[in-house]
Amino acid sequence: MEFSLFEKKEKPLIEAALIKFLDKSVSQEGTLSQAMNYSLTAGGKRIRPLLLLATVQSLGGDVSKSYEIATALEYIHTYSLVHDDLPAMDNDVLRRGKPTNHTVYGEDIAILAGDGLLTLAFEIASGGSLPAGKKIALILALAKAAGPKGMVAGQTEDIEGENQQLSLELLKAVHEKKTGELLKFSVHAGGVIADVPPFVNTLLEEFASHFGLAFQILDDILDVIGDSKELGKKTGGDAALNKSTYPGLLGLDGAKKALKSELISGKNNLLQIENYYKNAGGKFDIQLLSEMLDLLKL
Ligand code: GRG
Repeated sequence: MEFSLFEKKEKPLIEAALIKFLDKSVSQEGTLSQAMNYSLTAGGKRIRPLLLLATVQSLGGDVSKSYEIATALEYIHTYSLVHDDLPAMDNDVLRRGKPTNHTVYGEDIAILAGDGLLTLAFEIASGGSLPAGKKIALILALAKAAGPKGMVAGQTEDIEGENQQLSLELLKAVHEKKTGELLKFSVHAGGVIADVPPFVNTLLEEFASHFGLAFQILDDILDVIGDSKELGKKTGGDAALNKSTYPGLLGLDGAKKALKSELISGKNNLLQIENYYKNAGGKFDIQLLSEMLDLLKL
């Protein structure tokens, strides 16, 4: 299936699920729900839920049972952006082309909106019609990916790395946690829902790892050469905060090469999965995930 068709069908369903769970769970009149709603509906690309659903679909799993976990994932991603933009962190005024949450609602409410999104995510993930064992496994994996050994650790290391020249190895390790863990979870969850065998699970993990690094390298490159209007956020922020980045460490051309190499490795993993199912007699629609990788081409 073409990714563009898949996105056309699935994105509205993701948007509807994001709002449905907020309406169900938060008192509608208050500032808190407005602040949560503001960032949830500020126009994110929904890469993580789309990657999760695309993984399920490409492996022949049941997409209709995947919305709770896909929604929970986007809630956690949204919380991370709200908190990342706070004055104590990146101190950003623009996100997704709109004023950041704290700029509109104040720092106190923005912190609480982030807290609300994070905790509500787990309430949402516990619902739905997946078997209980799968739900528990997914909730555990999501908590680990987002938590103090995952994204929160990555964010901490990122802050502590400001004003320091990190080695390429260290930079990779920071990004694998800060951005990579949630992207890896997207693919992992898809594999769990679609009941993949361990061999495919390992290949999916490798694919997700390359996807995550490519995503971050592209973000770093666009921070240097991108157009802030197109991106909906200010550019040059990494340099302003004296952060180590791929273009900073490898030069712009080196970073572009590194991006290409991650994309090729990710594609190879998909070909290996396709080959596995050819021999094992199952089905794998390589096109969807392959075209999602292509989104990360410059
Ligand atoms: C505050 C605990 C805590 C963590 C924040 C992910 C993160 C950790 C901060 C974001 C910093 C950042 C801009 C990283 C670059 C890659 C990235 C995550 C970009 C934003 O994700 P997109 O492009 O955003 O999927 P949209 O707006 O489309 O959802």
